[in-house]
Amino acid sequence: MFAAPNEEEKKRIPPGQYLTTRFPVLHYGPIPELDLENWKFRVWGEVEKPLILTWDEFAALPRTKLTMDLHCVTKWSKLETTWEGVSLQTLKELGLVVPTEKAGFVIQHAEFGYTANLPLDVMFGENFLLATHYEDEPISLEHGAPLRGVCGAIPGRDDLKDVYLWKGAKWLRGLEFRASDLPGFWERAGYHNEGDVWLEERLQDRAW
Ligand SMILES: Nc1nc2c(c(=O)[nH]1)N[C@H]1C(S)=C(S)[C@@H](COP(=O)(O)O)O[C@H]1N2
Ligand SMILES: [Mo]
Repeated sequence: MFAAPNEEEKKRIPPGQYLTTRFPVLHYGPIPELDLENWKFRVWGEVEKPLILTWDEFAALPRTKLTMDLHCVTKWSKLETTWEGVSLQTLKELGLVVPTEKAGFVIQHAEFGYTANLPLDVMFGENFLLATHYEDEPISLEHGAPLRGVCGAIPGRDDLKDVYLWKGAKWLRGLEFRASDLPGFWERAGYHNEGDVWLEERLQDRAW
């Protein structure tokens, strides 16, 4: 459903986007089954030590709550969405995920081989969460349960990098820390590597 933005909202809508009040479901391929018994979250690569957590262990981590505007490259924007989850900063402070000096990029790995790549500093920004909850409820299966990466825009925080929503992997199962970049699923399919919503970085900027 289209919605007409008011003056305040207009400033929060990047060029070429329109406002929706729905929450569209968008992904390539099937929706996985929820199997929390066998679910594991893995972190590997350029980190001080690799990490494997069960669902119970992940669910016991301290969570951050955050309200963000979401911008999908297919041009819908949804304002004021509230997420709760674990930030990379929290994982670092707990000593669970400590990047090495060489680490410059993080690849999110999801079910069925979906990946999304972001620079380390974007992943550590306050507008990126390993999210378990949406609007105070566990995330629904179609939106990525039990865990998804989510990146949005926090109004007024011009210091943060705002990227399109494809840069957050639903059904997230692991993070690979790397010295060099590696294009993700949509990046290889022709989408822009950086995906800045304010610069309208929608389509490919380079050949891989
Ligand atoms: N695992 C997985 N995550 C994914 C995708 C996908 O195809 N597979 N699509 C991305 C895209 S293009 C968008 S716009 C958002 C949509 O999230 P939503 O379905 O919760 O709106 O998920 C992103 N994360
Ligand atoms: Mo998207």
